[in-house]
Amino acid sequence: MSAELPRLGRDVMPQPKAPVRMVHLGLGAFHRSHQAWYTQHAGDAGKWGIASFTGRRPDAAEVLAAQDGLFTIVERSDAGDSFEVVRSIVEAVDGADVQRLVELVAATQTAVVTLTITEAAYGFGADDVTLLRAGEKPTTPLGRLVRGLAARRDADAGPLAVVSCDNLSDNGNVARHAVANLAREVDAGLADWIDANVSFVSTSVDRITPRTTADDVQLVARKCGYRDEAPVVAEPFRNWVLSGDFPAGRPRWEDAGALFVDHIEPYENRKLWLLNGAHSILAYAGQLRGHTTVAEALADPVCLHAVEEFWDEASRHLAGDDLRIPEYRAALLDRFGNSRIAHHLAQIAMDASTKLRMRAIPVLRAERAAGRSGEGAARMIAAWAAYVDSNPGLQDPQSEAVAVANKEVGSERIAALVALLDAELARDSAVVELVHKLSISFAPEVSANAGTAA
Ligand code: CS2
Repeated sequence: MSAELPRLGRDVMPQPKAPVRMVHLGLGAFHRSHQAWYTQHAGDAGKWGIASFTGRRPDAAEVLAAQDGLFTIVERSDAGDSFEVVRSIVEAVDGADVQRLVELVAATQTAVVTLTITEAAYGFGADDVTLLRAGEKPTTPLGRLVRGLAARRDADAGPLAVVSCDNLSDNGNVARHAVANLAREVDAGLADWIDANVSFVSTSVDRITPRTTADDVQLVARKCGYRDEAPVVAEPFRNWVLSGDFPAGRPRWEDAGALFVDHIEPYENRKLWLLNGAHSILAYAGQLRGHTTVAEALADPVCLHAVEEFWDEASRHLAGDDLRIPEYRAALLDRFGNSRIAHHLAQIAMDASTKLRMRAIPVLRAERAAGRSGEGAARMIAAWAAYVDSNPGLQDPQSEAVAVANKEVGSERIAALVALLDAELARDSAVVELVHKLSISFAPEVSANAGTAA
């Protein structure tokens, strides 16, 4: 049926395009449900078009380009779905088209570069340095960004802001160091120019965005009467906290509810520990206990208890009345319990060694420093340790090191895994023993019994 329908963008709603003033690296579902949504809802949206470049999935650009950048957001709540066409992405480009990226980053009217390149992409390798030195096309997002910034300096196009939208603490500074260090390896003058002209903005981003399914594509065709091959499903909730300067201007995202603050750390920690930390517990413990989605895992009292225990622990290290921790926790339970959002645990489980470093380690360190065991955070690590034992192929930026650690047995295996997250904690024998003991409780047969008891 849907093949006969008009195609969004090509046949339906052709639109005057906003000029490109933002460049994005990492065109994926989350970018579209978050930064693209906020930009569409900024009071001055007509002035701000986004040119968005793919990262891991070049085909995402092709599908979207065929729709003139337009796509539908399906906002999915317990009460039902609502549909909205988003127009803020005016150019969808394959990330391998470095020439177009360089052209746009070097254009005077470009004021903001946003990033969703994943937590694991904030490092650089020898390849980036070699390719940049040789004047060849870099293959990583940071390599490509540095090439673009070099062109901006050469064009004397003025300052701009780089805005990290990945789930990392202090993501602006992490981006600053990664970009500056890479630039310095290639051209010290460029590193100095970046230091003087590029502002790195830290942000805390939030909107649960599961993968789009074929059913979602069919639903949009049925309800909207057009064919959209790239809709995005998202929860109604969204949040964006930003801290930093925009020397060449920015969209009025505050009109869409974004919050600009001087000190972002408490907001980042609240989001990374409470939301993302709980996600990681559910991802490993939940799958080990036979669940597939966040909502299913949360309905399991054993998983819920692990989450609540970690939240109690983490909350001791979250200060400030305006954080409204009890309300935030209650809202998270509602959001996670939205059973119409099929948020797959397997999607969250990936890249554990980077994610747990942000989600479990700070809480565990703080608990140890306070003289406590940190059992809630230790349980998150234990669930991962048990999970990688039975799923050794799990995608991870340190997959080789995980495989080496996995060859050890007993508490030595645990110490080797913890060492991938934090060297000092791996030397704390109380932590290693605790994680070891807890990981045994996740062994399939023990876990199944716990389920019956609950
Ligand atoms: C999740 C996040 O996949 C994951 O690691 O914890 O993508 C999470 O859904 C978002 O940060 C929600 O804003």
